[in-house]
Order: sequence, then structure tokens, then C-alpha cells
Amino acid sequence: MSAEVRIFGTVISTYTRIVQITCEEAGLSHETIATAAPSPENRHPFGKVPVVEVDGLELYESVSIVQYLDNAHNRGALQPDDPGRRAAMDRWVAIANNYLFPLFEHGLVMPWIMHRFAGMPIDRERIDRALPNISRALAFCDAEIAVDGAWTTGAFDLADVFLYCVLRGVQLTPQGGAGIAQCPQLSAWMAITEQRGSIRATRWESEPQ
Ligand SMILES: N[C@@H](CCC(=O)N[C@@H](CS)C(=O)NCC(=O)O)C(=O)O
Repeated sequence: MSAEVRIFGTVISTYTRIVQITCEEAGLSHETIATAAPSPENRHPFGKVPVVEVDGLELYESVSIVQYLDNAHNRGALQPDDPGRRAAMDRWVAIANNYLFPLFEHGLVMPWIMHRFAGMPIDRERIDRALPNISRALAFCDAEIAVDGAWTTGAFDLADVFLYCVLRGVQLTPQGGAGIAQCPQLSAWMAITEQRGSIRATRWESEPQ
């Protein structure tokens, strides 16, 4: 029997994992069909991954995808009802997508992926240029989460899904791992969150056990 959700995306991908975790949370079976972003098979109009097939629909853009999965298959359990808390969650998802991901991805995560998996020389200049802003961003996250020990409600919601995936890529680089280790609240949150079933079930093969 084929999976309920077909995810077309790269195997080591922040956004593919965001969708995988949401499927796990909703109890949906899912399969990932390896699809490179810049490939003729990729149906995303702006050349990004993932693209998802579910319930006869073709969806793209992770916010739209995960809200659909949570609304249609999980009674919206990953989205707070209270409007103020909802606004806080939406703000964190936007921060993750608009500021953190581009900064981390271009400045640190991609240079290491290209080095580790494509054998390219490590681009130290690019990393060194990005590190001050990355440190500031991590310190901001650490201070914000320290306010009440959670991004939004204390319950696991979509802010946790986006932030964990965006931060995990950073943590797996030498500089990012050291940076997060210097942020006590953030480190503690990462350690607790990585024990969750949906996170464990979607670990990248290359992640240390
Ligand atoms: N706005 C998109 C962003 C997706 C995205 O940036 N995906 C990355 C992989 S994690 C990608 O496609 N990178 C390839 C590229 O930018 O060329 C979404 O929310 O789904």
C-alpha cells in the first residue's frame, strides 16, 4: 500500500524534515521520493523542495503544507487556538523562515554540506563572514526561549517543528555546535525536543546516534 503522503524533496533537507515531522505528529504514513531542487522532476515553480502529494492535492510551500496536514488530519493540534498564542507561533515560524534559515543555510550549513557530501573545499571565508550574525541570532533565540522555557505555549507546536529543523542543521556543523553549546536555554530545549517520537523517527541518516 502506498503512503498517505508523498514528499518530493532532497533527503537531507530542513524543509523536507519539517513535513516529515508533521506527518509523524498527525499519524500519517509518508514516503520521501528523493528529488533535487534544481531538477526537471521538481514541480515547485520556484525550484524549491519539498512538493507534497496528499488527498489528491499537490501542495508546496512548507507553511501551507504543514497547516493543511495538521488541519485536515490532526485536528489542528500543532496550532494554538488562542489568538495571542497563535500570533506568537506565527511570528516564530516567520523568524525561522525569513531570517534564521537564510542566514544559517548560506553562511554555515551549505558550505559544510558541500564539503562533507560533495567533497568541495570548505569555504572558510564565507563561514567567517557569517559567524558574527549567526552568533547574534543564536543569542537572540537563547534569550527569547529563556523568558518562559518555550517559544510560544509550552505545548509542542509548529514553531517547535520549524525551529528545531532550522537549528539542527546548524548544530551539526562544528561552529554551530559550539555556538549552540554556549546557549544554555537553547541547548536544553534542543536536547529535550530531540527525544520526541516524531523527531527521533525523522533523524537524518548522517546524524550521530
Ligand atoms: N519557502 C520554501 C523554502 C524551501 C527551501 O528553501 N528548501 C530548500 C531545501 S531545505 C531548497 O529547496 N533549497 C534549494 C535551493 O534553494 O536552490 C518552503 O517553505 O517550502
